[in-house]
Amino acid sequence: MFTQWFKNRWMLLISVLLSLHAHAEITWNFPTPATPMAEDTLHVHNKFMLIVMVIFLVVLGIMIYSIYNHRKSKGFKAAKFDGPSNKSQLIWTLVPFAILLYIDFILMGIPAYHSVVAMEDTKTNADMVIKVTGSQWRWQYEYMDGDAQGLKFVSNLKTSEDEIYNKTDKNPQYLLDVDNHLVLPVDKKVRVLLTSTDVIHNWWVPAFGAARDAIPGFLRETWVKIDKPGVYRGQCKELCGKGHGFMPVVVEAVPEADYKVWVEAQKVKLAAAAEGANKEWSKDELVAKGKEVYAKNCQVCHQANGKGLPPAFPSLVDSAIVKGKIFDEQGKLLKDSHLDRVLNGKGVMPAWKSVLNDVEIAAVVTYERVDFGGMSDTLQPAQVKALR
Ligand code: HEC
Ligand SMILES: [Cu+2]
Repeated sequence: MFTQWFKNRWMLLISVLLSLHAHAEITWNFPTPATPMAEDTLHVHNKFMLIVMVIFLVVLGIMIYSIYNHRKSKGFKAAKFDGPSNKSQLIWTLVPFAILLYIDFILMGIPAYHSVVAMEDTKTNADMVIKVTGSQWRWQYEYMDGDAQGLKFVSNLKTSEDEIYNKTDKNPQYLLDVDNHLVLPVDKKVRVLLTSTDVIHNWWVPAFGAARDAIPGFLRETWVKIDKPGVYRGQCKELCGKGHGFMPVVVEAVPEADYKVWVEAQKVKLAAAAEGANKEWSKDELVAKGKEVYAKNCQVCHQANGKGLPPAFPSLVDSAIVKGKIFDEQGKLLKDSHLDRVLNGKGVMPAWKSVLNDVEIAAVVTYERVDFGGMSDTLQPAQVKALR
């Protein structure tokens, strides 16, 4: 029995070690720091590790020396202590106390304090401000000032269902890839405001050294100043429900000139989307577009086939709301209609009003009505726009 147990443990240990070897990207140190804050925390960590190591070796050394040199086989006689107070007791209490006080408050306290103050200082010399909003299960980014002011987009997981369910090979950025990267200029201090629309999330990029909870109803902040162009990846670091592992963070740091070009291109794209809301769309165009929007935004809860995961996420296939009337005779939006639910949400169902544009909302509603509800009418982007 026991030997079997022991053998199993060894097998387990060996297989764990082998699998570590298979994940060649696993390293034993922090990721290469990409911001001053990450640099600073890495230095603090290394310094602390050194101090801890020295204390460990000194204490262990004294212990080994004492045990070995005062062993019974050598005929060592234990000393006799009597009386509660004597001078040596006082000394061997106070001296270590003083040493630890010095180490904790001076050697460790000062660099740690410096680091924490630097982390909290989001405002001094900040070049730009962005707002990051966590939602189940995606990030939204909004540029708050400068040329990019008003730019706003959603960043969704790009990994395909087939990869997740082992139907195809997993690519190297498995679960770490999104459709829209957050693009930031290098060498600029970016103040990052964080909030959430539902539960607590955490916007975490290990190479930035900063991680801060995004809490609904609060605006919290951190900052980054990325020193090298590149793509930096991270994940939500606060357990936020079913899709917690499916909301990665991807930041693309580019030289300032490239950033400006990107901002202009985004503006053109936004203008084109706004333009799209004015034209009349065919049913096929709406369904095709809606299918895309659905896959990115709705599928996590309502599933690819629309059948949902009742009772948590209702099926859209035999839903009265999906097929029901959207406007009343006067052309007013009906409460609890399909469009009302998508625009304004209810309970766990997010409000999509400020996340999706008019075309996307009209398309996804049309898609659901046609593919899940068996209807054949369309909802036009202009009808959504008129409600804004
Ligand atoms: C986080 C999970 C989640 C996501 C993502 C989500 N939904 Fe929902 N949805 C829900 C839940 C939960 C309900 C039930 C709300 C209620 O009635 O309390 C719901 C209800 C609905 C309904 C009404 C169905 C009925 O019969 O009650 C529609 C229509 C709908 N969602 C469409 C969408 C669309 C379109 C998207 C994507 C743009 C979407 N949902 C994304 C969770 C989600
Ligand atoms: Cu999250």
